[in-house]
Amino acid sequence: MRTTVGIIGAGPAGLLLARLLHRAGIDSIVLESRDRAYVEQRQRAGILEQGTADVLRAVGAGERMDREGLRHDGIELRFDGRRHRVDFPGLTGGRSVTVYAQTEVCKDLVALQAEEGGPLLFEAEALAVEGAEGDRPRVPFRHRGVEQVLECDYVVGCDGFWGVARGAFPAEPSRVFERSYPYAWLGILADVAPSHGELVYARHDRGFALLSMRSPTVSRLYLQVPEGTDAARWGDEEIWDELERRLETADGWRLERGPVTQKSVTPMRSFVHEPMRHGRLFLAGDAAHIVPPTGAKGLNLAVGDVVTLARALVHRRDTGSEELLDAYSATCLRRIWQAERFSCDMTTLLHRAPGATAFDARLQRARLERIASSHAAGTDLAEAYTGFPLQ
Ligand code: RFL
Ligand code: PHB
Repeated sequence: MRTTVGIIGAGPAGLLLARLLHRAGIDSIVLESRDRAYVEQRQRAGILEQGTADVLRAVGAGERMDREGLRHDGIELRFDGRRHRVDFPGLTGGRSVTVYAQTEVCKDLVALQAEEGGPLLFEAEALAVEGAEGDRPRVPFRHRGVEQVLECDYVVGCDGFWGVARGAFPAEPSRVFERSYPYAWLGILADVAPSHGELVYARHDRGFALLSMRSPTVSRLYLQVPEGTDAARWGDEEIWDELERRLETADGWRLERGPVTQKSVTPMRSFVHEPMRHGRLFLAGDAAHIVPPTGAKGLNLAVGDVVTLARALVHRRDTGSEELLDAYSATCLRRIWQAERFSCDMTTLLHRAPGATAFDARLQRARLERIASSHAAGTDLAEAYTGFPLQ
């Protein structure tokens, strides 16, 4: 098998890259180790930055998003029983975000790919990336039990944090920067209308809680839990009781309960692999970087990477110049580190670390009060949350 761009992974990064290249007339083949149902149902992100929504529209994948997605003009911060709304358009000169689940983004992109894109092979596991330093990188893969080889001009590892592509980078000059957090998120999906019209991020002495949503009838909620927690050990009523405690306000707001349809635990980490290119192999999305979900940045960063890469590949084809491919890693990393900073700040602002002192709690409150009372501090949060523009 041969193609111009071999893409490993059909998460948002790989699917969108295939779509961008197809629109530009560059052929690609996508290898995805899991089956289609798994890729379309994996519960993950829910918030699209304005720039992400614009990109999806521009590639013809915005129709259902515009119909079913929910435009959100702010979030609420809760602390000490108080509520503070961060008004995005007011603070950023008109920017907002869209609530539209990653599952739906993936379904839309898979459907487009099937209709008019290049090959997307499910249950095709890339085993390695070979010859990235040379002209003809190769990806040996196993498709439904049969081993084959994909030969390409370029290989892009969009295979997430646990993929194989990063392993093909040499130890020198690769560098990894990381931090793990001593807590995790227990997430539930529930068949009940969201109890608030916008996302609620709550800081509480018992730990962080987040109220989010998937649609006007489906809620998505998260609780900070100790790392290593087994989701099955939390009963549904116990989860609702804890959410109620942490989201409580002094003004009588109520949390509506409903049947819990899914439950899972997500670890929290910050991770960046530099550089994101080795010869003809490129990394994009979670394969190169992870952020804790508190800033809602992971999916949006993946989109930024592949937009930058597609532009560089088109430039190479049209002009013969490698200039943008050479700049790919540095261009992406500037935006990535801003998202790393913001995600880490939001995480430490709102979570209670084991062993945190009363002093730490007071500092968190002071930071929250600063955001609530200073236009500059509110703007800083709103700009980062709605997204830094793509270069
Ligand atoms: P993905 O989605 O992990 O896709 C990688 C794909 O590669 C496949 N794969 C392979 N295929 C072939 N051969 C191999 N050897 C392979 N190894 C792996 C995998 O099966 C998979 O299909 O990475 P991608 O495309 O970079 O996308 C990244 C996003 O999925 C991720 O950053 C976000 O989900 C993070 N995230 C959030 N991001 C946001 O922007 N906004 C949010 O609100 C948000 N909330 C979240 C999140 C992530 C969460 N979890 C579960 C980690 C909330 C949670 C709880
Ligand atoms: C979600 O809806 O899954 C979600 C929303 C905001 C976050 C993280 C996750 O910060």
